[in-house]
Amino acid sequence: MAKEVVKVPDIGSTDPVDVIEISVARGDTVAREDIILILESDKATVEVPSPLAGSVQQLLVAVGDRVREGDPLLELETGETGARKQDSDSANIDDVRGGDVAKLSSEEPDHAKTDEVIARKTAPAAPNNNPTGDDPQKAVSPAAAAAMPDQQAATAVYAGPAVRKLARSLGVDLAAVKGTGLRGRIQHEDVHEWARQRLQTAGTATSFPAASLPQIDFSKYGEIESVELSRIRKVSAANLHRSWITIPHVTQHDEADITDLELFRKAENRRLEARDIKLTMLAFLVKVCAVALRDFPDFNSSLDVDGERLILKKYIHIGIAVDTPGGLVVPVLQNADRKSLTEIAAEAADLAERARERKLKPAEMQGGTFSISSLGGIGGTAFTPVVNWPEVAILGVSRARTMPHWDGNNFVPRLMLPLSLSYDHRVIDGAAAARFASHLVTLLGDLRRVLV
Ligand code: CAO
Repeated sequence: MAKEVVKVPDIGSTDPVDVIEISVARGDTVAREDIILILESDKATVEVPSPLAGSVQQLLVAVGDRVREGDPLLELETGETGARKQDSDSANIDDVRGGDVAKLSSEEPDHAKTDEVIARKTAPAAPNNNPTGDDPQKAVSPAAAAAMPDQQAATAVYAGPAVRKLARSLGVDLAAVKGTGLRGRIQHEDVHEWARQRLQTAGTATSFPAASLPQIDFSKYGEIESVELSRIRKVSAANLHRSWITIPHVTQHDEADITDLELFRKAENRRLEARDIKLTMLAFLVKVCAVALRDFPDFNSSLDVDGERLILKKYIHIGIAVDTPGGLVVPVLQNADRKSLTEIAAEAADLAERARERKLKPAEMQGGTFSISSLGGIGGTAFTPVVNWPEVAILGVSRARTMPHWDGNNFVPRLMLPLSLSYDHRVIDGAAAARFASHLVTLLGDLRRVLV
């Protein structure tokens, strides 16, 4: 019997890394290469295997500690006389590296020993202030898990570090997820599927459970006709539903005084008539939105699916909701910030026309960074547009009306345009949305500001 201190092996960097999981507890017996804990840096997650077989005498770190290469992790009593002795500089490098630093990849390691070793109880790392006591994140082998009492085995978790990281970022308790991989190993898709199902049934946790939808025989109440939904309507229904259930929506309403803009638009249209160009209200909206998106980059972003990063786009591609006989279609006007008003007007008219004729190419409906839904030609005073995921905001526009405006001395008639800005509240704060909407109001109220 000998006592050995297991240290942090070469992890390919001298920077400190976090201990995010401890897979063993005092008294546990570990085989050589059993994973004993998981470290995480800004860039990667790495499983540290035991260099020796033995029994854990003492844990020398706790979850949340920061460690570097060579720091002691735990004390092992080994039965292996003459067992491969750990050297603080080089011991177990091969175990961790597998010949290179591939295991440091944040991708799921394709490594047989990981498959064989891991079956853990609880999933997300929890602070442990008692490193030498029983650790709730105790490791068990798959065989041991099978031998456990049902309740305990039911909580065993068999997943790699990348999947664990994904689960932490989504707030998913891996103990509740059923793995579909080899020997029940939890895959990325299992975590996503679990999260998706939870979102769908989120209402059931409240005192008013979401009812499942029963089939209703409407013909019992009168004559009916069953019409197959168009392909466009089925696709947009699925997209709208996904956005509605996954994005916390808030809509900010505002009004822009477009009296001067409308005078300018009409005058310009008279001038452009000979060239067969019509400046629509939509063209002005695209233009001012492009300027506002440049000034407020968060509105021109997407939230990474892990929920850990915001992807800011350096291009401004604006989707235009078009009402077609087949249903809603959203062609994308690319690089709107680099185009003149007349170019935008001509392109928007062409996209809308081809959308109605079902002549758009798939690429013309992709890559949008922000959308505009204008119902101004139809009517209404305000509405709640649904954010067009993966975008984070959409501008709804209703019908402009002449309204009495108090100028300090008198009521004067002004043409007011209602704006409804829906946004993803995970990315955009209410104050930022109010500023963005107010910026649009300023730009529409005085087009000279577009030049600034
Ligand atoms: N206030 C008052 N009048 C308006 C207006 C507004 N906000 N917007 C447009 N109009 C007027 C136009 O000036 C035009 O009148 P004139 O012919 O006299 O100039 C008339 O209404 C028709 O405009 P339009 O709506 O057809 O044209 P547009 O360029 O303004 O919009 C498009 C084009 C593609 C946005 C529009 O045709 C469309 O399809 N809108 C529906 C979008 C939709 O379905 N949204 C819901 C999606 S779910 O969130």
